[in-house]
Amino acid sequence: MSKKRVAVIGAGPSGLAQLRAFQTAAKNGEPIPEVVCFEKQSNWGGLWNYDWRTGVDENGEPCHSSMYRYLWSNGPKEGLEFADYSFEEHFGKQIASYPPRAVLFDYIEGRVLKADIRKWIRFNTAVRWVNYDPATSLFTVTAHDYANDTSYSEEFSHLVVASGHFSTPNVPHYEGFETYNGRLLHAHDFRDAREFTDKDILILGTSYSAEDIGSQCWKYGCKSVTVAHRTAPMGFNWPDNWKEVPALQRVEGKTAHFKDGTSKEVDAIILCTGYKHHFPFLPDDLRLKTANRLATANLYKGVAWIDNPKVFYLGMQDQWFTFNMFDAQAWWARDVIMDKIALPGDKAEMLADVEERITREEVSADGKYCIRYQGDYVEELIAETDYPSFDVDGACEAFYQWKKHKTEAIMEFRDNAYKSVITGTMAPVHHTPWVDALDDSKEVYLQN
Ligand code: FAD
Ligand code: NA7
Repeated sequence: MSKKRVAVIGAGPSGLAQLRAFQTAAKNGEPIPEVVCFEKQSNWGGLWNYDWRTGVDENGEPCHSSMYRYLWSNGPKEGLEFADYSFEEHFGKQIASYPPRAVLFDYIEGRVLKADIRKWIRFNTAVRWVNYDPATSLFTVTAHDYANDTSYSEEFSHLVVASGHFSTPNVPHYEGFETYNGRLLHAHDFRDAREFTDKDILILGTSYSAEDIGSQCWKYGCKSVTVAHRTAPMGFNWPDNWKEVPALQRVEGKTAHFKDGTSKEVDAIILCTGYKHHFPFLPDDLRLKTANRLATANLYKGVAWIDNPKVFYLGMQDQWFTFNMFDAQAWWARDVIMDKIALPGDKAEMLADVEERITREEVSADGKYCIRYQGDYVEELIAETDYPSFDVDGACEAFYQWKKHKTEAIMEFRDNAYKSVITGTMAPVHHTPWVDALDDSKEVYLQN
């Protein structure tokens, strides 16, 4: 193959960032490689592309979406704003700080519609397998095109894995689950909080899904929320009908028994127990194996696969920063592919980079430290490319404020507003407090 060909797996925010990075270079008059993006869903947006289905999708593929109705951004939009496409540019005005899913989907879509890159994406096309041949230095990507019900293989010089890591659920087993007489589901299959109105629910886990799914169910009128923690409680100032208890021990009938000897009869158990990095289309020597953390194993600069640095992974870290971090990674990967950034000559140097990141992450688990850590990472990548630099300190500050607002009032933090680090304008306070805003449609959210 004389010309470079780049395969991008996934058209969620990370994959779209990669396409946008190449399109920007082309717009600046630079010759770019051919880019082919494989997307198994019928539309782009990744997790932000809402799917009412659970289990398998219309093609029989594992349903990708883990998002649900009434989901509002769990962090301030000022922390994720694209540096090359502001909220004001998209909506024609500044909008409130915690947009619902449909509003963020619209924003994500706006940038790529304008960039005219839909033509690079093969929708309804699932990547089944990737093979690397050291003799030719080429990747063979085998995909299934559901529109035509055909499988085919094509060769590429580079591979970008942007298939996400919050889709394959981590589902633990507890004694008595087999015979539990209520509804038992993982957060991945949670779609509509109204299903739990007037119900007593038990949540396992203490991270974002636990906090937000519990809050959704509370907002839409569940009778009570009980959250069992394996390690430590979330410790927010919860409403009266919300209780944090020690770890679940076993279930008998509809009764959940906890480690401290207490018990509670519950109508539903929602496992907010996280997700697995899962790449069933990759062979052992290309497959990332990592925990959900800030410094991923085996990725130089958090992006390039050390054992074969023609493979790039986007968005595989645990995330404080999201869209703008994916952009920073995508611009950096683009510049390596286009020979504008040189990788270290030897593997030891790349491994040292990973080790340094891991050691630095492990200095502290404090939220503020972790936000700054990831902010520094975004800044580091941006400094090496022409991605528009932005006020990363300001974005960190929005995250610090967000954490403070959550501690002050967990059911009210979304009623706060922050300053854009791209345009410098202050967001308006939303017209309706989050607890009273039951309609999460774009039209209602965007009303002045
Ligand atoms: P994804 O969005 O997961 O996209 C991956 C894409 O790859 C999908 O379109 C999928 O169909 C495709 N794909 C996968 N496998 C294949 C295959 N074999 N072949 C072809 N295509 C494939 N972030 C925020 O900033 N704010 C929030 O409020 C927020 N809320 C969240 C709530 C939930 C419930 C979850 C699960 C995540 C949330 N996130 C949030 C984080 C989220 O991870 C990112 O916002 C973002 O969606 C990650 O983008 P991605 O492109 O890396 O992955
Ligand atoms: P996370 O952030 O990975 O958190 C997983 C949670 O699940 C965490 O609190 C774990 O507790 C808990 N966990 C994991 N295994 C178990 C078992 N076996 N029993 C009890 N509890 C368990 O996942 P989330 O879904 O919350 O968030 C992922 C993304 O979705 C995030 O980026 C958000 O934006 C939305 P631990 O502390 O390890 O004891």
